[in-house]
Amino acid sequence: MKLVKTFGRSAKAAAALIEKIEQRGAVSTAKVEPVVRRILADVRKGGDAALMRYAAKFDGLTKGGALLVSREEMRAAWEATAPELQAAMMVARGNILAFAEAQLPKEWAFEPADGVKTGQIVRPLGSVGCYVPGGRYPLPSTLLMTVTPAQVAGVERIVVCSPKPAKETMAAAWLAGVTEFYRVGGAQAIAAMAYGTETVGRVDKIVGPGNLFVTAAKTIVSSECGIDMPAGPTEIVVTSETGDAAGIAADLVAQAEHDPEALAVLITSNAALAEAVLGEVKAQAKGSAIAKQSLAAQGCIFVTATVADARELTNRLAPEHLTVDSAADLKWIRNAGSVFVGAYAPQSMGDYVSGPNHVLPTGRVGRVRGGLSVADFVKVITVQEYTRKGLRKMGPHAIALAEAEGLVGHAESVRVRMR
Ligand code: HSO
Ligand code: ZN
Repeated sequence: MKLVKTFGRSAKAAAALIEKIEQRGAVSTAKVEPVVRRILADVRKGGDAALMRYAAKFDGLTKGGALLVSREEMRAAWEATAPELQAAMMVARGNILAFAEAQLPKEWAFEPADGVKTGQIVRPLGSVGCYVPGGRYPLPSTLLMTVTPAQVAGVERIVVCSPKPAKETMAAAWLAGVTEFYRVGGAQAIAAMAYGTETVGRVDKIVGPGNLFVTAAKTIVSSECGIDMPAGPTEIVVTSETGDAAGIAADLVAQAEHDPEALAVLITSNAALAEAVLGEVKAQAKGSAIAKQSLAAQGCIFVTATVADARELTNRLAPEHLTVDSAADLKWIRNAGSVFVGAYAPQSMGDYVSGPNHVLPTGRVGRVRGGLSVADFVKVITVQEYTRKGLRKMGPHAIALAEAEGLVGHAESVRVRMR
């Protein structure tokens, strides 16, 4: 982990490093794009045959093995799960469910003028595909985080794709009541869900995190299939002046252990805290080869001249996860996927049990959206209704605008009803 001052003699080096961090999302997906395009085209053209070929090559699907994970397998996995883990999954599921219910967009209507009624109705998407990564670690938590809000939204068909699904992931699928689960991953899974094959019917939208291949594939298919967001390698920023070094370091190491490409950053104007965290990270990362690797490659501590500079840099990075000292910090936060407040809110609580979603925007997409939510699984459809009286009142204004635009047909469609 490097320690860099953003002012004085190292200001230039810091600026270069910040720019590199800003560009990392785009740079890395570009590298895999040619391969991903080939896989997408192959599956689109070859359907099941191509999908099975890739699944055998990359996802460990055995010859004659079934693509579909049966309900029986899910149940057996659940029954083989230790009671503590079953209980943990049930608590997590309950909190995710309650949070998603609170997030559900509301239907409403109001009358901007007499005889004019406008409003919105909310309808679920017809079908969604939930991608659950499986490469490095089994991620039953991600299955719950993607499937649960889709269910709360009322999505009728929910597909799960995960490569080499672990029994924990299948157990979570049983708990969530998943009926369509395919053991396939990578760009081939995204292709199957976006374009459809004989076995895997295509879906309206694909959600969920993934590695570079999955993220690149989602971006490419997004011209014809909805996607949630690029949710690539994990990012954590801790912006602290008064935090506890051991706790901060533990959070940095925790997210760094996800991926050698993970990004862990501390931003502070408190040089003593920076030094203390640096020492703690060194000590705490010892147990994880991946954390050590990602911290060495991307980890950094920015020491700023002022608290205001620390805040500005934080918003500029728009981190996936952001930890701050206290609730008073919320007022300066403009860009982040999910915020963790105070010394007793480890980011891992959000990864597993708090209820807010852990599928979050990476690569500075936190500038334009927050995490996955129930709103990703519904459409807000607007409605307008006029009485004769309402049209008489508002119609002339529409006619004036239509004539200004030279769209005489538009004007006439109003006029004809006002006679
Ligand atoms: N931190 C990850 C989510 C996760 N953590 C799953 C543990 N399991 C996403 O940002
Ligand atoms: Zn995590």
